[in-house]
Amino acid sequence: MRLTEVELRRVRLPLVTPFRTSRYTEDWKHALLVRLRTEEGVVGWGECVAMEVDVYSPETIDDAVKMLRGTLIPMVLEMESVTAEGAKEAFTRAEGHPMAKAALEMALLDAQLRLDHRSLAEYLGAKRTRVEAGVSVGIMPEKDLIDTVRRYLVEERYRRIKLKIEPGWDVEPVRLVRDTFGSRVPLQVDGNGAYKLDDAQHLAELDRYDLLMIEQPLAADDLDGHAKLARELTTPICLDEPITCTADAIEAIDRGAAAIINIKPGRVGGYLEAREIHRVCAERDVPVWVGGMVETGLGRWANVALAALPHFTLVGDLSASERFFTRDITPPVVVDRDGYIQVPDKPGIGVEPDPAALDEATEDVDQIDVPARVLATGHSR
Ligand code: SMG
Ligand code: MG
Repeated sequence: MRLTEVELRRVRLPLVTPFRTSRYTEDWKHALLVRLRTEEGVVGWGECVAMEVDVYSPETIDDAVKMLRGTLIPMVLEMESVTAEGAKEAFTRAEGHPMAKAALEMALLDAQLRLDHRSLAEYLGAKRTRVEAGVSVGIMPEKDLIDTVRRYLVEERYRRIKLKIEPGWDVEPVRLVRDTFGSRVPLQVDGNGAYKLDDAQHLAELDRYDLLMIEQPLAADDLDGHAKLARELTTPICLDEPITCTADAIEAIDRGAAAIINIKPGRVGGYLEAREIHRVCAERDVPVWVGGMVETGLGRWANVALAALPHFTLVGDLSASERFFTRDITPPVVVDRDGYIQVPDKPGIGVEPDPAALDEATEDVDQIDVPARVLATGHSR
């Protein structure tokens, strides 16, 4: 594959309701999209999960733009023949920036699989044709919690609920949800690093509610703390933020800091690395699930494809487009009456942005110059 066009596009979509975590309240989804075209005229799309601000990860959208423009895009433009696998290998020469790398790799994968007439799900090794839908519930006034969870569980048929927690909003919302909806509802919580090891006794009060896991209670870099906390809780600990590659996942498991891993393709450098983490976790019998970064339909549909791999035994943060957006930029992700999402089976990620919706969401388009000599060699082949 040779590239003839690369474009970086900033989009923003209003959220249907603010999404509050222990770190930040999001009112708008800001995303950076990568669009590329090959000499055959095939277009591929990628989505970067970096946020505007560095509250979840140090990597922001501005950082990703700089990295893509300055380093990663020039690397792939220079390649005689570029593939997603080859780009991933080349990207190891640049330190860090997994979210920027993941976005470009996703666009390359999309284009290459379209050329090969293969779906992302099939390419990654998916075994399922539908996946269970799970929803992440932000921190909210107590009076709104039960109605919100009821809507997700009863009307929209989500098969798993994740509550965002922080000190002062943890045991009580869990108790309320358990008391109202019973012990059979698959329920988990996510602290986004808001707790200290000193909170262990308090967090142990969650043990009686039979949660699937507590996600990222302590600071991202505190593997020792998570390992110690794991010895004081019966609720399994899942790590999210600190896992940026396969080696991180193995280290967290080996050090007893994670019994479960949240795999976000955008956070770990792409779908290929996500598949590798899935593989090493399967080997070690460590359950995994696909995390979410409030992606637009582009990233979300691709995540659904990943979640169809056999060892994704826990329900992911895979919710419908309407959970966050009134108008997604792709055909919407929908949850069926049984609480499942169909795995896309068309070539590549299987969807494209709707031009009008994309236009409405677009803030800025940055067309990258493809050096004339690259285009010239491309045409002479
Ligand atoms: O995409 O459904 C979603 C949101 C899932 O809670 C979610 N993600 O820490 O796991 C997490 C958060 C990170 C995103 S907050 C912007
Ligand atoms: Mg999380």
